[in-house]
Amino acid sequence: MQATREGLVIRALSGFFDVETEGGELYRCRLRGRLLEEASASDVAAIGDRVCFEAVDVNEGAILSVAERHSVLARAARTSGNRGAGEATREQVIVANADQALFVFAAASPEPGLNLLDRFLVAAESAGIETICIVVNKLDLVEPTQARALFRDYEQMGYPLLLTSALDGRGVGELRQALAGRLSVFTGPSGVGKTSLLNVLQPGLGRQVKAISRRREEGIHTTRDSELVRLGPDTWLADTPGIRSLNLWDIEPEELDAWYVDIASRVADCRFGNCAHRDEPGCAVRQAVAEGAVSDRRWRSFRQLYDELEAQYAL
Ligand SMILES: Nc1nc2c(ncn2[C@@H]2O[C@H](COP(=O)(O)OP(=O)(O)OP(=O)(O)O)[C@@H](O)[C@H]2O)c(=O)[nH]1
Ligand SMILES: [Mg+2]
Ligand SMILES: [Zn+2]
Repeated sequence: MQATREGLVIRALSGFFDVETEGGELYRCRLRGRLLEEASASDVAAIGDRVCFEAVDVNEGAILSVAERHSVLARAARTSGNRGAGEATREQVIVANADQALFVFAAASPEPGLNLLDRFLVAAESAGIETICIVVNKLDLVEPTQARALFRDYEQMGYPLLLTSALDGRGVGELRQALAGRLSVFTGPSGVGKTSLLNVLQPGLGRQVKAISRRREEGIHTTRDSELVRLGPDTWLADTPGIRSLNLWDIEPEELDAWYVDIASRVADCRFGNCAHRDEPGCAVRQAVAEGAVSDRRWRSFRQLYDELEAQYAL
């Protein structure tokens, strides 16, 4: 019998996983038995997972078990059901065991979509991820004060902002410091410069970025597969494909206010325990919006997402 080995999933491709051992050996692995059955409902293995595997050949293996995760950043992904059975959703894991999520937006080109950021923040807050940062890249395209102003609400909520330019290198030192000793993930829309930043952090890596001549082609995602890259002894960074929209996985409308940190701090003062912060009397959230303590945009974003989750749960 082969001895089992341990490793970290650094790449997830359709049907197989690249697992790196402590000593830096790489094995391309498939899921074995029971795990394979469970994989239809959710990603039982994903980048960031620590797994036990059995080597079945030179650099080939079979994953026998996946260690319990301390955080799971996930989204709901539609799958086409069996003929005529309609669509089903399954849990798609963006990264497992991340200590830190860095949501990357561009200060301009493309313009930042704050409603998408709100969804990312809900996903990360509910994922059990310890540190959440917002990276505002392409600082070379706008005035720094303007870039900061776009995300002022978030800074007030306590999310650290990192202003960077992959083009001129500004902010890359701070970014490197924020990454040290942690397993982090870059997530954000396509074309904001996630891979470009990673290439600056790790010269010689040379991951493919969008060619300048193709910049106007909408909807082209340059990075297709997620990959966990080792930047130092205990420092890992996951580069992921751009996300255009994010459907939340396993969040009920009633719990949503807990994950909007600016709204969460007001909820205890609402008159009714089940307040949906819509038009209920004595709603402390509406009061905070009226006073300007919670931004109107955040409240509308919350309401929109609440309605969407309610419609999903009514099905
Ligand atoms: N002006 C400027 N352009 C940048 C910067 N960072 C990246 N770009 C450009 O933006 C485009 C997209 O960069 P990518 O690194 O491929 O973006 P991405 O976020 O990895 O995109 P996906 O892989 O599709 O999710 C490329 O043409 C880069 O050269 C920056 O700081 N400033
Ligand atoms: Mg990319
Ligand atoms: Zn309320």
